[in-house]
Amino acid sequence: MTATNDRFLRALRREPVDATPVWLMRQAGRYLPEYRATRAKAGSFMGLATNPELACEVTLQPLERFDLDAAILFSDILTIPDAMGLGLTFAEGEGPRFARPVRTAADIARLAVPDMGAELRYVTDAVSLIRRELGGRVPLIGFSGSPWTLACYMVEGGGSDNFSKVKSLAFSEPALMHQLLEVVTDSVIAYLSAQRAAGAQALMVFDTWGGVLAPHHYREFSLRYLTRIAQEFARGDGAERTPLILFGKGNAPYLEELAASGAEGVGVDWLVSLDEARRRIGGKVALQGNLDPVTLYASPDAIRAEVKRTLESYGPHPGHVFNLGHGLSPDMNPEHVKVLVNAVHDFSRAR
Ligand code: 1CP
Repeated sequence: MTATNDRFLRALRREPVDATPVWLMRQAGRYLPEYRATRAKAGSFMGLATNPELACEVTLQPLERFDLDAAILFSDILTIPDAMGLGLTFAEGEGPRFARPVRTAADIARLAVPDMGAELRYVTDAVSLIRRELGGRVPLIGFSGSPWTLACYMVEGGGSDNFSKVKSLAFSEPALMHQLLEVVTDSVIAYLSAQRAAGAQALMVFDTWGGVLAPHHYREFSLRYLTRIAQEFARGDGAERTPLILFGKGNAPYLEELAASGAEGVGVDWLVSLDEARRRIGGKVALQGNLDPVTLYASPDAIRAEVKRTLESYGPHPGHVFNLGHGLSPDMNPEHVKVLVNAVHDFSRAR
């Protein structure tokens, strides 16, 4: 049998590891020439994401280059709203766009949980195929956007600078906003469950935009639903349990609450130090993060020094999954990514 690298799953369970596991948000993407070649073959981002063979190919690409300890399904968080009928497109060089954004009570009333075996079948097919092709090399992470972050895109109709449309809906019509968040939360739970059933060995929720909310609004419109998801997956505990990681940009003020949610891991950005985060969560959950992604533009020596500092900030393992504080960018140098990944293993093994 081939040796199975389970460092990532062990770290999430806070068990001893020989070296700190590392994977990187957006590890498959435009900074890799081989990704750009496959994407050109697919014609569009959604053409790539909806083709299980091609999605599998790009998921595995970063693992061929770097000594990564986990694979993440190649897809996007916006597949759920697309399956709800909002009409997703990605214009070249621009962000995502929805043809039919959600603005009114009637728009919200029309939304239903998508059929995982129909509209989102391409996602679970990709998960099964990737698991097969991985052959146990490293664990596979499935993911979803958080209800709040998905609602941001659904109401704004795309990316946004100030989230004026979604915030004014939330603040002026909170009952309507909760109705929207409820149906999205049910969809997220069904989506993650389907990915788990298809073979995902860990699950991650990206709350990219929770940090744009004031604390009382964050608790009402984001944390409440993150907790519902974590509670759902905390049920049926035991050996079968698939670990869940809650990542959020700007989630540092809420670490204690996130650690109490029922999730195994919390992902943090670079605005909080890991030693402070570890102290505040009191060893209740694993931590994932948190190198400033912009470090990758610096020299290899500077990258190694920052990796070392991040590992020292966490302190002795277990319970740390090394990652960036947010995703890789298209103009980053793959050679620098290699320096980072090797430095994580070299420095943490020596500790
Ligand atoms: O043209 C291209 O190739 C598009 C670039 C791209 C890629 C590579 C998009 C469009 N999505 C993805 C893949 C993706 N998205 C993954 C794949 C797995 C991996 O990490 O390797 C994941 C996990 C996501 C998740 C995602 N999509 C998030 C949450 C994480 C984060 O970065 O904060 C968000 C907010 C999105 C929306 C999205 N999709 C794509 C873009 C350009 C955006 C951002 C839009 C914006 O608000 O400006």
